Amino acid sequence: MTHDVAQDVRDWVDEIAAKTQPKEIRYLAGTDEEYRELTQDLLEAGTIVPVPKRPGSYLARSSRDDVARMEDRTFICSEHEIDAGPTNNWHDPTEMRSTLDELFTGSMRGRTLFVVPFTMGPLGGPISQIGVEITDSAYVAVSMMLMTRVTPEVHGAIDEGAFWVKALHSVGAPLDQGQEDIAWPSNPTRYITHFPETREIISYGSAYGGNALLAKKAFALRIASVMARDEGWMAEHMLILRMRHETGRVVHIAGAFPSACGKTNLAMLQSSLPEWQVETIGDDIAWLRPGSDGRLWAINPEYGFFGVAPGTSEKTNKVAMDMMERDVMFTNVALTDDGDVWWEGMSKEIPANLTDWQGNAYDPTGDQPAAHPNARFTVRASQAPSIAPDYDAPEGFPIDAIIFGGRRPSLVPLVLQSRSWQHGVFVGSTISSQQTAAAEGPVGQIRRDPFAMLPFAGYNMGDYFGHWLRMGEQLGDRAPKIFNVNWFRRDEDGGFLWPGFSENARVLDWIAKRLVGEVPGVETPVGILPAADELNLTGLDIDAETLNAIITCDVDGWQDEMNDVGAFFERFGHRLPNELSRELADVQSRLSSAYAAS
Ligand code: GTP
Ligand code: SPV
Ligand code: MN
Repeated sequence: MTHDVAQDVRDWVDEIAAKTQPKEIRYLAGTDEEYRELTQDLLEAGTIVPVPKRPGSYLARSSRDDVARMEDRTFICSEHEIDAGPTNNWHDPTEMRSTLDELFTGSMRGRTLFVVPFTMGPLGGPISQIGVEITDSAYVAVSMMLMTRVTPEVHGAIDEGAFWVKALHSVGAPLDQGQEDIAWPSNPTRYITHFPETREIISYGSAYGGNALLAKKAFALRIASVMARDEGWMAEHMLILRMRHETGRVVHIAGAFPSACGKTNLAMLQSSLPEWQVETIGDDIAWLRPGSDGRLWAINPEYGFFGVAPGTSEKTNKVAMDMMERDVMFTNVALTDDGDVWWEGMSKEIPANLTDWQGNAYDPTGDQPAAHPNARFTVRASQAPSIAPDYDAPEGFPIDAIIFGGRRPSLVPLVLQSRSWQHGVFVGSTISSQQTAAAEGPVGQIRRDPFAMLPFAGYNMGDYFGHWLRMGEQLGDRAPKIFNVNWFRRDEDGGFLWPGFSENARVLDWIAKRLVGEVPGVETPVGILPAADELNLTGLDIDAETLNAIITCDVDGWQDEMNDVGAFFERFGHRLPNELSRELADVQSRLSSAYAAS
């Protein structure tokens, strides 16, 4: 098999193997047979257990301390600290390399070193990229097979001189001779490191999600955002969907919401408005490039979904439930006594005799959830019943609208349209959201998460804002229109004011109408809001007062918000583009006029 390995890959693998000392090296080709073999190994190791109710499906249980992305262990090791910027953890690259060298010495002893060649987007596509991940985790290898296109053709492309990204991963748990393995090997010492200038990724200690599946956040966002800045494209934390109207009209939308804030759900929307149908193109990452027609074209570089399980049900996301009937790798969900999975929100009633995500008998009277709040499902994108038939078209799709959003229990309206691209960049740069269980940290606390890229921009966020502005200048009047949404407004009792999920189709419908000027909207200091009668509310039970609360501009509240934005912007010093300071001043002056008039 090794005969078609690219020479450059073999050289790199040999170098890493000499350092990490694995018991064997295995070059993967991404075949179904390999997938079966590796899952068999994982079953024997106890890393996964079968889920008999769902053919071809397994449940992996991680260790208690390895359940989410670790932002404070994630590093951007650019040559100059200023290039990582105020929102990233920077570390000197030379020092980091020597720390990692020590950690990786002998780190794969007793384990198999897997070589995973993958392509992000179809091989050879105009927006696609390739990479190779080395990992000593079979769980990571099989997850990569679901999440990316793993193919030995990548070696051929590398031999022909194609650019590729090196991603090195070790769980940091070498096995001594005769030492028995544990179900979820990992190391409490953790580093998720990125070297933007050389486009390299090195991750140590964790086997979970974005920490370890390095094609995803590490490559497709952090390293790709740097490549995109240098090459004139964009790498974004965005879903992509297509809306199809019964008249034949088609609208493509890309949407950036922070982690666990609704991208997967919106991408799989089951429209409550019969005239619209939604097709899924991507649920987490978009790579966007100006096309020869001057429009912005986007692909989903991934091949699968790594979706949040809790909250997913027949009611909230039937598409996802149907998608999960077979061939799913679940992580950290609960098991029922009849061999099915379960998580909070899947059903109102908690099944009796659950096994919790740790593998223990679940105590429903306790205060712990049965599934971990960041429990996930990993599944091929092609399994989604809503997948667009052409979702992996190499040239991608021309984006008509970009939506930003976040979890804001108050103030931020259901939907608003920005006044211009530049104002839209301002809106994106000021996204804030309650933190979720997707990353280690305080759940519920509101923080600024510009463009939903706070943990994912591989360079100075101020420069990243500037890149967005430059892209807008290039796209001119062909640029997508920019909107902001918020499904998460709450009443005094903590209930949601907006029903969300399928009903979000009503918001997309307003956006589609705005794109062709079918409705005028209402100018406010913070953007264009819908008039109540512009929203199609047919069949929806919402009272006028509630609706009014979520589609009006609270001038007082926005004045405070803008003061907070001012303080946030100060962090970027002279790397903050002047255009954004001007947008802030403009919003503030519009708010002052509105205040004086009221
Ligand atoms: P990452 O994969 O972490 O980047 O997250 P994501 O943005 O894809 O989040 P996802 O769609 O998986 O949603 C996370 C949680 O938000 C789930 O528990 C959903 O049930 C919930 N959610 C999604 N859409 C809505 C909505 O419209 N209203 C409400 N109330 N909750 C929602
Ligand atoms: C996110 O946290 O935004 C995710 C999950 O999509 S992970 O791949 O773990 O980063
Ligand atoms: Mn994400």
